Amino acid sequence: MTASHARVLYDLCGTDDRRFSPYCWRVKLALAHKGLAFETAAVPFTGIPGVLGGRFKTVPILDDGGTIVADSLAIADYLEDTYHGRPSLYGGPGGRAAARFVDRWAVTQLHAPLVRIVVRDIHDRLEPADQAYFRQSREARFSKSLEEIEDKSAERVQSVRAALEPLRATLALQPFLGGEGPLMSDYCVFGTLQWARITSPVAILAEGDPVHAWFERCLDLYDGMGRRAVTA
Ligand SMILES: N[C@@H](CCC(=O)N[C@@H](CS)C(=O)NCC(=O)O)C(=O)O
Repeated sequence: MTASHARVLYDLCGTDDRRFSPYCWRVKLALAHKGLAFETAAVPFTGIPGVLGGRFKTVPILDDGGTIVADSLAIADYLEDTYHGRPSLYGGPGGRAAARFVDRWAVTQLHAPLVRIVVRDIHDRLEPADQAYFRQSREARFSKSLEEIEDKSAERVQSVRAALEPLRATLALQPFLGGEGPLMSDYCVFGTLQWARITSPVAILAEGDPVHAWFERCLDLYDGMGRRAVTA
């Protein structure tokens, strides 16, 4: 395999070519971090069973010249181990292990309150077939209607801002979770906040918050890859 072979990332897509998956954003930044060129293949929720014979239930899925890897952290591990001569995504074994904590922190502490804010906005930015799937699957998961799940109250936004305190306190000491520069840990949290930015008009981060400044730095990475995305 060479760095110039075909490399395709299957990337979740809503209306207007909106690429909103938090996990796909992690991988897009990881690929850019490694300096690896790639194309994306847009996939709606209802298109996932048609990708590569339905081997995987979720995206991101990376096809790296015929090597297929799914799951954002598995993809990061694969990129780190395959392209070890390029900038490290982890900065060493401790960084690899720490990224696992950050992944779990983002999913358990941030996704949970955030999804209540953005769930209707996601729905409204899907094609009709995906809307039906999304409503049915999320209402089954929460045992509530989307309208009951949705909560855009100031208290809910405040609960997300409060949940970000460990990140805020860390950014008082260093510009990125990775230290002087970003690592996979940064991309894990970035993906979550980018998901909200792309799907919802609600301002999750207040200007003046060090987390807002960090997020802006992340949006600027790799020629503004994150900033260029279609947003709400
Ligand atoms: N642990 C997986 C999670 C991936 C995941 O949940 N992806 C969502 C999109 S953000 C998905 O494909 N969902 C499919 C569905 O809900 O049917 C990863 O890190 O890649």
